[in-house]
Amino acid sequence: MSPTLDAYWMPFTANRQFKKSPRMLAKASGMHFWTDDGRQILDTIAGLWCVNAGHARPKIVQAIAEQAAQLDYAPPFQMAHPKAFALAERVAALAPAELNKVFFTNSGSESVDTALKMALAYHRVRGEGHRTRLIGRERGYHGVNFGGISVGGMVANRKMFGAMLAGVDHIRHTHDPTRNSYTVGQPEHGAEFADDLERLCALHDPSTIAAVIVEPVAGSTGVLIPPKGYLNRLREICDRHGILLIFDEVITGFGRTGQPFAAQTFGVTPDMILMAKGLTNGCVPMGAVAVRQSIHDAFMTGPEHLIEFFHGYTYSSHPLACAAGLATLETYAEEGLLTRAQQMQGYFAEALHSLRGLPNVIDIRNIGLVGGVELAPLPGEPAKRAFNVFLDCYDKGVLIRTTGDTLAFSPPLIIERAQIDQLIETVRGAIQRAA
Ligand code: PXG
Repeated sequence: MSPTLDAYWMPFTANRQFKKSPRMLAKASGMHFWTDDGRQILDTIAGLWCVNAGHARPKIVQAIAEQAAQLDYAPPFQMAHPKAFALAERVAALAPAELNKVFFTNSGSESVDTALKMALAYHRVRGEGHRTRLIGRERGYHGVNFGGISVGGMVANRKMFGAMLAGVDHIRHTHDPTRNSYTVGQPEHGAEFADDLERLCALHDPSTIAAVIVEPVAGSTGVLIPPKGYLNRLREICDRHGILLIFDEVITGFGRTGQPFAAQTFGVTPDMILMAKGLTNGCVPMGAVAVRQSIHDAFMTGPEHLIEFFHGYTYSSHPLACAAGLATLETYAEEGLLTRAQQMQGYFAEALHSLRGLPNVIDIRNIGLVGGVELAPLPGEPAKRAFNVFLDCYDKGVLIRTTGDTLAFSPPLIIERAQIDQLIETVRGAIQRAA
């Protein structure tokens, strides 16, 4: 007997609309989901930007099953299991060389809060406890915990929840449609938006600022690609003032932009990289923070029997997550998936930009295997036109994602050309029908 839909309060969902017309998934494999009534759905968003190797990969499935039978749980405080060390080593090897210490969490939101706490504590253990301010960016998304929404810049995610963390400020976002619309890859204009950080340094005095956190590519707020030179300039300003630079790579990590991390794609090394999602191919919840050795070492003082960093989760380095993570990274390596976006991005970009000129399309943005198509909102009904396109595509067997009036695509990195064609032609029809 199928359950009633009453008890489950769904996250980030229009609950009443959903329950009137549920979209129920029953199984998944490779590039596809199947609904409970047996329809095949092309997954063009890698689940939720996480299933980078495609669904139900045998090696990962087997690793999780074997791990559950062998060691289902191990306490992560004052105890450990070998796969935690193995996975940390593998993650460190993928990250920029300087970022060689890895702390495990269970989600992107937890990685964000972990990194912010690490930044504050790092300055304090070095005798710079006056650095208490955290700087985020407008239109940033850093998960839903209090630290993350404080530095985040999505108004709907913030406005209901009070004053949040004190001492947080935001630099301006980089979206500049007047100069950069329909750019293929990185926009030409806007490196100078980084100078907004200098404005905040002048306002607050840089000695009060602990860290700046940005997504190299903002995903949830509509696929905003960093202008050429922008991230380099943020790095320079942070260096000048002793401020830590944190990249939130929860979406960009694990091959989305054509390198393991966007830090490598854009050639800018932050002090910390946050990750989650693709770390375990979405199979088991897990996140991580990779940090510079110097940050880690700053904590390694005092008596050796004392805890150095008072932070961690019951499920940090969970055995199932570590097993899934190791099998995921092996799958990525065996199939060259972390750089596959380089081979596919030309075809993907051309297909995506062929939607230019359709009714109500006002911008198209892309990098690697991530793309956004922005639609003009229906008058007085923001987000509705894009949502209609989403429903139409789902009806035609293609799962896409919307944020506001932007359609977002972030397919599994195994996507083939014919599937890109299917995505684009389905979206084309839906946009025409939504006119
Ligand atoms: N940082 C970034 C950059 C993210 O994109 C998080 C942190 C939080 O991760 P967790 O694991 O706590 O959800 C995210 C999450 C969307 C969408 O469609 C994106 C996310 C979550 C939900 C929806 O844009 N990213």
